[in-house]
Amino acid sequence: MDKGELYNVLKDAMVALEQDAVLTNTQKGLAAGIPPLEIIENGLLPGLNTIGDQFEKEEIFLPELMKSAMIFQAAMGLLQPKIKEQGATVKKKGTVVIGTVKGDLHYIGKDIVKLLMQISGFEVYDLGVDVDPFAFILKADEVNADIIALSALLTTTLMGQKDVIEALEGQGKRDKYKVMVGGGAVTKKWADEIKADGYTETAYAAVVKAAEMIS
Ligand code: B12
Repeated sequence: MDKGELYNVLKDAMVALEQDAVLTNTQKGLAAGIPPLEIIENGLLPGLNTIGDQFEKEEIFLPELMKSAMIFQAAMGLLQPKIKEQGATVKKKGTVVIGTVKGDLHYIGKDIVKLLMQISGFEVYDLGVDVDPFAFILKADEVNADIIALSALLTTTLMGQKDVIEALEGQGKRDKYKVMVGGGAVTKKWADEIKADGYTETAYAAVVKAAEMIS
């Protein structure tokens, strides 16, 4: 099976919610020497996006959505150690506090941003999901962070990003930290509107932007 075929098989297995097939083919890809990030980008994420579309059209429902996330995480369990191995010897670039904003439980994208930042040399403190605006600031103060990175996947939770920026302003700390925003619901327009320092659409670009912002 060539790369393209493997990606299609992986995508189809994700969409069909067949965990065994997803894990077997993820293993096959790794054994064939395909870089783990390519397996994620070209196989698993396209599958997850299709699931999201099906959910939106009400072709599938919450249990299936939850199952897709569990399968994705299981595959990440195989891929993550390989990704970390490859980035083991990088020089420290800066410190990032990351989390998904208040009211939002999505963490797959945030975890990818975290992982890529870690392997490219950032020290990352992950506050998890449903994070209170003040918790971001407390942690950033505690670890003397350079960047606060905020993920939001729901249009209803976008406001949580603005809340952090306003809380920083309220405490007279807006210039102390660079604030990056991202996640499925975020647009460049929104990022500009709330005066975030950085926005990128993908996790790869987030790492480049983070390095740029503090250089
Ligand atoms: C999996 C999933 C879930 C899982 C999440 C499990 C988990 N562990 O994260 C569960 C089942 C819990 C879930 C629940 C819900 N979900 Co949901 N979910 C999804 C789904 C299918 C995939 C999300 C995902 O992980 N995508 C893959 C990652 C890699 O993408 P990403 O997060 O956007 O991240 C990338 C970039 O945005 C960027 N990035 C991410 N974070 C950051 C941060 C920074 C700083 C930067 C720079 C970049 C960056 O890097 C990543 C990689 O490139 C999406 C559909 C979709 N296509 O996205 C719906 C989706 C997000 N969910 C949706 C909805 C409606 C819900 C629910 C409200 C459903 C319900 N009725 O209960 C609940 C809300 C729960 C809550 N309070 O949060 C809608 C949101 C619509 C909207 N715009 O508001 C979507 C879009 C589905 C749809 N099309 O309708 N969901």
